[in-house]
Amino acid sequence: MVSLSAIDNAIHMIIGQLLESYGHDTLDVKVSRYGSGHIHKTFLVDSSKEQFILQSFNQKVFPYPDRISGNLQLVRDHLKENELDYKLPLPMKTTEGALFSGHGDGFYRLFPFVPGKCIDKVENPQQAYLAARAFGGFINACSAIKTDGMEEVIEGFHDLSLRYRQFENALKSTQVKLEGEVKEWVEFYKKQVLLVRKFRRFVDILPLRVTHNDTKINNVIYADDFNKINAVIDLDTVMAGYVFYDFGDLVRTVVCTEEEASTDWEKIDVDLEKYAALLKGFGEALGDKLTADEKASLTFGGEMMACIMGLRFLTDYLNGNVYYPISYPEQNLHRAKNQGLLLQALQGKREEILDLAEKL
Ligand code: GN1
Ligand code: MG
Repeated sequence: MVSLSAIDNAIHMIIGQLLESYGHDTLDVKVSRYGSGHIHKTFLVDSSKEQFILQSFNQKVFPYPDRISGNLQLVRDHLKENELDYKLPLPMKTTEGALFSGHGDGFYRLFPFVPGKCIDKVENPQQAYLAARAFGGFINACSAIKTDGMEEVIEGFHDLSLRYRQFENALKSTQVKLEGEVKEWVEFYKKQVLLVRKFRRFVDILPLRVTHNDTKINNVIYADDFNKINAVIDLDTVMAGYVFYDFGDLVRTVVCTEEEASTDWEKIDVDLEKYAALLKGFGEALGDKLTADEKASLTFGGEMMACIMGLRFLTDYLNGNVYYPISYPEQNLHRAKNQGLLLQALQGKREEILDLAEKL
């Protein structure tokens, strides 16, 4: 049997009180780990009557939980007022009307359980198409919300210039020896300054929209038969952003022939059929709403999101792995290498990708 970590133990101690604070039954409750997100710790709660998702909220990564609640309230109100049929599993309210339940030092949230499957890798273009249509549909459903009412939940979250500077600072202060593979990937990411310049040019001309900002493939729940998507989840980073962020993170996690955690380096490549399926799904959901500049930014988005994640993983490795949980010491270096190889594959196939994107 696997030993329980401190957080699992804490959950078992407080689960009764926690369910009570939401007015739920505490009989025969079973709790087990759920999903594969990096930031919050997620559990499935099986009570005698119902199932819920319970999350131990990461306050270090999200220092302004009220901003999350405010942004999601705007989305919730907008969907309701406009009778838009776009279902979002939002956090439930406690009996006192709060969206969080505090126990000791911890901060917890309860969500309605959405049945279905979360995957880290799509098997075919149809799954890619469905995910892109769902995330594109989210931007479309939110397109009339004014972005000035949205607050920044993590400052500079997808700001490539900022992430590049953070990487440069980590290089100055790191305890890690810059040799071998580390040196190789540091040099690779240093060269991506060209993408940083392109990023600045795009943000100068593109409109801000309400975007999801964490559209990795495991943030949708497919129906068990994979014929539709039951929900888009992980809504904490919903805020003002650019369409290429959301399309780009889909590219990063859908068209790569290997998962983000893979170290099978020679197998990392780009699947163009899945790329075409992403364009089709995204285009169907909001094609006629996109400006010509936004359409032109999509190809850049895939490269930019692979680059920003690689930079963030490498920066975290240089800083001593303080942000992303790891299961072995080199994991963040390996994640950065994985994203770097993906970026190289995307850049190598840029012409073919541009041809696909032109049909949008
Ligand atoms: C984190 O929590 P999760 O796994 O959905 C991260 C994303 C990264 C992703 C990389 C708040 O998302 O930005 O793309 O890991 N979320 C935050 O897999 O940093
Ligand atoms: Mg997630």
